[in-house]
Amino acid sequence: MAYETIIVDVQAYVATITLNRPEALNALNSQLLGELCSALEAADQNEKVRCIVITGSEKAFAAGADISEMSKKSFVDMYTEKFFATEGERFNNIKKPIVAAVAGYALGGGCELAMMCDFIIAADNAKFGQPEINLGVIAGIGGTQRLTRYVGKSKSMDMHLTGRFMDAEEAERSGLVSRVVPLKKLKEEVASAAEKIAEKSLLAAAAAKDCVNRAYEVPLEDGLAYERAIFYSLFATEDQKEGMAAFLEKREPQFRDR
Ligand code: CO8
Repeated sequence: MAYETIIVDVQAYVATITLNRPEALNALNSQLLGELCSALEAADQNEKVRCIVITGSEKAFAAGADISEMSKKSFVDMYTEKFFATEGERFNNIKKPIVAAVAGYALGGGCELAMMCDFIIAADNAKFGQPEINLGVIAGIGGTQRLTRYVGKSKSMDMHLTGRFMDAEEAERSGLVSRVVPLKKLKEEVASAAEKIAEKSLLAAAAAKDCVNRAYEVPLEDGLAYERAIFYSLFATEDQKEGMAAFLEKREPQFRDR
């Protein structure tokens, strides 16, 4: 499929989706989000793909939702169009692991998009922020909820109320990103993480993703019960037999996603 606002590259087992609106620092408009969701769904369906990476440019992962597009909308437009609501649901339905590779600005909807991914690897020039308050609005695709879960109430309030940016070092210290690497090494580091993920059983990877995400949704008791049920269910797979046999036979496992 031909996309205008993103570039999709499938190499070996990894699909890399690059946000590509350089003229607007990859601001997220309806077209970009629609194309992103379609590309994610295609990668999720593509049997060759075992891990997905979302990235931007060296200057910006994404500088937020597109302010020019939003500025003209009324409440009724937002409400009737369900602005960005469907895209959120489509994104959350992706089963394969998604890594965000963030360099430069990840602001507003850009920070929210990065947080929707399964984890974030940041370049040392990354800057995160929820500056919507400067525009007379607030975050609208999960920022108040997800950032608070990532970094806690105090820092989240600070970010949402002052609109200040957090650099990569602070983001790592606060638990927003899993690792920070020099900008020049971002591609290499993300590729190596994605390849590592791609070596695993997709069934186990999807189960891990599902269970970790559930930790944000349900009380601990329910999450523990859910994890246990999923853990037991993996014993119905060939990959569990293969993984454990390979360990005992001191060889590399050959997972077949069965
Ligand atoms: N939307 C549209 N265009 C943008 C955006 C954006 N978010 N960010 C940057 N651009 C454009 C600029 O207008 C500029 O275009 P032009 O060259 O035509 O004037 C171009 O990108 C380059 O930007 P700058 O010249 O401003 O570059 P600087 O390096 O000087 O500054 C900044 C970079 C600091 C990133 C600056 O561009 C900036 O502050 N951008 C806006 C950041 C922001 O406020 N983001 C939040 C947007 S609101 C949001 O994300 C809400 C999400 C929830 C929606 C959910 C709906 C349900």
